[in-house]
Amino acid sequence: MGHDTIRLSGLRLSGRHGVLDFEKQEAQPFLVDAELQVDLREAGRSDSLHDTVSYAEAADIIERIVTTDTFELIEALAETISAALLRHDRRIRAVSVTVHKPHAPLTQGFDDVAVSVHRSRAHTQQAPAVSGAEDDEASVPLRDPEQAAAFPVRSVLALGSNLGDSQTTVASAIQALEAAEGVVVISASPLARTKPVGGPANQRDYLNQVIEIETQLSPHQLLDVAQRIESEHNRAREERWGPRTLDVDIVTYAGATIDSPRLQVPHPSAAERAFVLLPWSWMDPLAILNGRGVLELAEQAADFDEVTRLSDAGEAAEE
Ligand code: A4P
Ligand code: MG
Repeated sequence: MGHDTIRLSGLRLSGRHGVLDFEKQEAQPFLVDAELQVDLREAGRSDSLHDTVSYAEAADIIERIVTTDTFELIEALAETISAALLRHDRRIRAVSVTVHKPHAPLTQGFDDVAVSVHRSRAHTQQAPAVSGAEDDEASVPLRDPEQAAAFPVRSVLALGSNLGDSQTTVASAIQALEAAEGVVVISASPLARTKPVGGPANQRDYLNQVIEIETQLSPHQLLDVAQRIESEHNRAREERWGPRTLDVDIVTYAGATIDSPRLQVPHPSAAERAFVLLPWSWMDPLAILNGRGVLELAEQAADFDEVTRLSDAGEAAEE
């Protein structure tokens, strides 16, 4: 019996991996092949990226690990890449990863040296659920969302403000996120001016913006950072849906689904709010939420006509 695969081969990257000192200082070429076992029948029928695993995202994950981490052994590099790919998307049932090191420091002439690892989700799930250092490898692909990530994952955040100098507040919140340990801001949407949804009458319009970050924080650590930044911007929590100087919501965290008393991810109302969905679609037209395109979701949201794109910061300042 066969299985469907997505195969990426000969991904050329440079990295600092090796036992010798100079290998940790000077980059050398590494080639990575990755084969992802994914059921492709639905994508074959629908012709939609939603129904498959993007090989571009897989390539980004591999690139990030090869170029930013440093390992003594290509075994460890291959293991880390495998775990990251399994963690990236539940639909990846198994992975095979080969890391080639064609410039390995050998005195003989040679063509290539490579290691290959094969890891499957089913296999890792049978591992005993014991916590402890020796269990780390097995537990990574289980994608316990409460565990701080060993490597960065992507998260989408939504910012909103309708009290005080909203434009300055939102910009300063993004700076504060960028400054937070374990957070890198990858992209930011254009600003949107939006009519208030819910809450008391006669509120001012909001400024909303969506950003994508890469983070090594766990979801609850990220929530702590978001709430710290809210309170640093003098947010008074008075009225639900009332005016606020700053609101920072976690819209998505990797592909995780979280339902804890303090935190629900994906954010429960994001899928119905054009003030989140539209700026998000401007930033990332291919973004998906709950299996649907964010632009498509935005078009169905009640507040779709109440979101205005501010092409640059200057426009927001006019008011
Ligand atoms: N919480 C749970 N899940 C999350 C999450 N994914 N991200 C908890 C952030 N927080 C999350 O939030 C209440 C609690 O939600 C937090 O303690 C956290 O543990 P809050 O920010 O203190 O209260 P809130 O924002 O007043 O209430 P709520 O229900 O979160 O409101 P929303 O959904 O944030 O909506 N209209 C426009 N045009 N633009 C806006 O930005 N924002 C809101 C607020 C309403 N209308 C708006 C806008
Ligand atoms: Mg909120």
